[in-house]
Amino acid sequence: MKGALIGCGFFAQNQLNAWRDIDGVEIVALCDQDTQRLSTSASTFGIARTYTDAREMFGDGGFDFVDIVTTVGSHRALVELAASHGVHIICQKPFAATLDDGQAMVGAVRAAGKTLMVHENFRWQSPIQAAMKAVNSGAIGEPFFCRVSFRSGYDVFSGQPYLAEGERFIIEDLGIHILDIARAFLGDVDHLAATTRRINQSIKGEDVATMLLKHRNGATSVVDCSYATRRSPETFPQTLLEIDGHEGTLRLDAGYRLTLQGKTEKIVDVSPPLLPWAERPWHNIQESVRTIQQHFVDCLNAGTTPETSGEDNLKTLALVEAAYRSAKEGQTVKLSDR
Ligand code: NAD
Ligand code: 89Y
Repeated sequence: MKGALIGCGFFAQNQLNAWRDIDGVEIVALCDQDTQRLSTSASTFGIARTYTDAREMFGDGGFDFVDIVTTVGSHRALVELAASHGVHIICQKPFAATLDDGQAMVGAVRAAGKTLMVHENFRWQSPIQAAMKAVNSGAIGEPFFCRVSFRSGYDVFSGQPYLAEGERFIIEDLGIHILDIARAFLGDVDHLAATTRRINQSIKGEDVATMLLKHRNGATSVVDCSYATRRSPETFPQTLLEIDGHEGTLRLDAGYRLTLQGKTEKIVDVSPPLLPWAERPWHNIQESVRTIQQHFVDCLNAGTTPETSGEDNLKTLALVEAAYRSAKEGQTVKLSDR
């Protein structure tokens, strides 16, 4: 299977490493408007075909899928371009700047008859997968409450300076993953209420968000995110969980410690492996990149729909929109039945 990648910036290095790890896949072309980033990635990963213009790359063709690793502003144009050239697509989060854009993008790829997956990787982290497996096995009975928490003081702005510049920050960038994890555990959401704050005055958007979700199955979740939390030890980039079920509780605590309390108590170390090209503390995210990309390839080979498909991701995107609206209007927002 041959792929092309657009956007050779900060995060794409992880994706290029992960593609190199996956059997049967070769990245044959790279595109970036920044010639320095383009040539550095091409030489690091030994990729001969390079382009500064995505249209030219699609025109030359010769690949089955494209991996879009640019920031959100360019996603719609690039996804529609890829669909018009009939290739499968994996696109980074946030998938779209608005829900309307997201719907148009999903429609364009559906009309082309191709697969579209969003690189929504947090639910694919091995500690989260371990917790999901335990809940799905019935270890705590039916969950009725879930807290999904990400609180950190880690400096994300040095690697990703654009995060300090947007009107929106933590919900759109990070909360989107944490909301997706709540969906993965408890399913679709009926209504949501949110508050936001900006603590760090040198950035433009909100860096604290607290969200209360009522799920359609009757369960409640609290999704809380902060990049203004000074804690020791620093837990970036761990997502912590607390799930109550009718027959027990599950906790994923700092240090990747999974505790299951049912009729008996079990404590398991679910630390993610450190891949050869990974580095702490990012290794948790980096491993999930390889896992999600392997899932994409497996789905293409089997002709099945990826778990975090474009269509599925519209529901996570709807939660992001609802959270901003709720915080702005000071009201609970009902999700549509779509
Ligand atoms: P970045 O700015 O470092 O890199 C983006 C690159 O895309 C730049 O080099 C830019 O020149 C290039 N680019 C932009 N528009 C282009 C176009 N039309 N054609 C060709 N090249 C173009 O950004 P980043 O930090 O690597 O983030 C990329 C995406 O990855 C973002 O959407 C971000 O939210 C996401 N991200 C995801 C995770 C995760 O865990 N899933 C982590 C970090 C970043
Ligand atoms: O961009 C973000 C993401 O998706 O995961 C962590 C991050 O890099 C900073 O918040």
